[in-house]
Amino acid sequence: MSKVLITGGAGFIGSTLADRLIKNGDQVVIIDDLSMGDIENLPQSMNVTFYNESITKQAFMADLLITNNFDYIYLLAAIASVADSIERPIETHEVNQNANLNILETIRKEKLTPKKIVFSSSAAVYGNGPELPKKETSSIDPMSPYAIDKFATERFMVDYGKLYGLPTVCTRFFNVYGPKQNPKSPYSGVLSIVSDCLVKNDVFTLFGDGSQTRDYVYIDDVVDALLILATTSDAKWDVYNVATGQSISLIDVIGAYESASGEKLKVEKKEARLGDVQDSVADITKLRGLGYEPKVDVNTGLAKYWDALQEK
Ligand code: UD2
Repeated sequence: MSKVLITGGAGFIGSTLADRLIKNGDQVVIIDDLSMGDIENLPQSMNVTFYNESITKQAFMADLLITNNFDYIYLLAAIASVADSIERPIETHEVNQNANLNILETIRKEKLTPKKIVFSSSAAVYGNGPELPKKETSSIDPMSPYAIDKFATERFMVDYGKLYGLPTVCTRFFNVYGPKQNPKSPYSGVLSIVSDCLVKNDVFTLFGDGSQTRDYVYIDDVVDALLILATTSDAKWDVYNVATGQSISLIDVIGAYESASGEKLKVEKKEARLGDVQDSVADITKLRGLGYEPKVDVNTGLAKYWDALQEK
């Protein structure tokens, strides 16, 4: 049994990871300020301890880290909205970068001994560069405070980790989808918005012509990737794409979702969003080298997603 900290553990990815860790018999501590996460996402288990706090509460975080000396730390808390970071660059910087640096500082100064610290970064760091598929070595072009903070924090994880001997590793998530994703913001993952429209029979706003492509990765595959990165000791001081390596256009993914659900989506077209990336797909060779293999293709993933929504 391991003692695990998940920051942002009431969110979409964090809470699904928590479900899996609990099933594996681990003891999980979750910190989440519920700004994006939902208390209903939390696994119902004696082995979960939840703190409704922000990771920016430095004294609280230091105390939590020192008291528990966790085996594994997953840093998933973030203000995960590019638009929000453009509106509030200082506030989002506090969460997306400084709070994470403070966690590293506490671990270093207090000589804590986690087996792994996994930081979640984003494909946003690649920006609009022309190289496809994106390799971890592709050029970086963070175009928003969100992406700048994600990239800078990756560098802290990698180089600070090397400097002080902390076992850190980073993920660059592509378009993660699945049950529990919060559809409430216009900048929520597009498949959570499509789901919400299908369930409520609302009109979906399609920005652009629908030809834009993405690498949609199902949440269970993402949890697999997180566990591999945490438990592979050689995966250290490094950055890994987390995706499927397959791309699909928005129009086609909507079509696949209609087939999986047996519902028809009402669509209204609007002009493409400013700064929208046309095509995005990952090269996942590096993660495959650690034994990762995405198991859920998009048709299966959408069917599972739809089933989970029906159960709710
Ligand atoms: C993803 C990340 C974002 C940032 C970016 C970097 C998510 C949720 N967002 O944005 O944080 O890292 O990658 O490139 O993972 N769309 C619609 N209608 C809607 C919502 C979206 O047509 O109601 C379109 C949108 O214009 C885009 C596509 O769907 O072309 C996917 O949108 P998204 O927000 O899910 O993801 P993305 O890749 O733009």
